[in-house]
Amino acid sequence: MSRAAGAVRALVLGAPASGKGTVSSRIVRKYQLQHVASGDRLRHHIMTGTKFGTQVKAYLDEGKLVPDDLVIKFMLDELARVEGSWLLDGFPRTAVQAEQLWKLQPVDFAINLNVPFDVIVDRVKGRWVHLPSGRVYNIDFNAPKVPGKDDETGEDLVQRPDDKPEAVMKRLQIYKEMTEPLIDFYNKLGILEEFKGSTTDEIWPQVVQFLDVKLKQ
Ligand code: G5P
Ligand code: MG
Repeated sequence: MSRAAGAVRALVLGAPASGKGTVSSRIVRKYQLQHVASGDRLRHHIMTGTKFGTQVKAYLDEGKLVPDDLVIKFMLDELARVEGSWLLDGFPRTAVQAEQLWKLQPVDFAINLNVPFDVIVDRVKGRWVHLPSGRVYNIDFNAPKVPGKDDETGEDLVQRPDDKPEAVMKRLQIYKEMTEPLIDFYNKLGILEEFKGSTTDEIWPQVVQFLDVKLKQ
């Protein structure tokens, strides 16, 4: 797959609810990249009842990973449709996914969000999402203007089935086993940037400082 001149390819890594979606939406707004979030795109298929959505629903509901063969093909097809610069969120999540992506669409840099686990577990309780757009809210952090309604469309917000405590614990355990090793994968490639903090507002200025230089704004 060819790359347009000057196009940037980047990805965000981090544990479940570490703020990947929140930071990504700030990045894409400020730096005009396209947000390609695997979870949002999978949930969209589930919501609209496609054949693929039916195939993957149980994995998401239970907090398990969608098998590599299914998700790799899906995400590479999604990326092939994106023109210009993009920011991946939630993909890759296993060594096999990272290797395939690196082979076919090597990224310029990987941003890792390092947020303490106890902070994360607390956050999901207050998360509400607008499924059609992937916009995410939190009653303690960025509450919607009208409770239960999306700020832009006024449509209903929902809680994710995988935000139930047992699914969250499963997701954190899978993250530790399968996804955390990717930090090392990108570190060895010399393209990892780590940002540490307990809140997105603490992490965000560090990200801006890095991207202002990296993207020469
Ligand atoms: P997802 O959708 O990729 P996760 O588990 O990786 O799901 P998640 O839960 O979407 O990640 P996030 O995007 O890292 O979390 O975090 P977020 O939504 O921005 O923030 C979490 C909450 O905290 C929000 O309510 C937000 O408002 C709030 N918040 C943010 N910052 C702060 C703060 O500073 N303070 C406070 N108080 N709150 C804050 O994947 C879902 C499933 O899809 C499948 C799997 O089944 C997966 O479990 N999947 C894949 N399967 C296989 N391979 C892949 N590559 C897959 N990708 C997805
Ligand atoms: Mg997310």
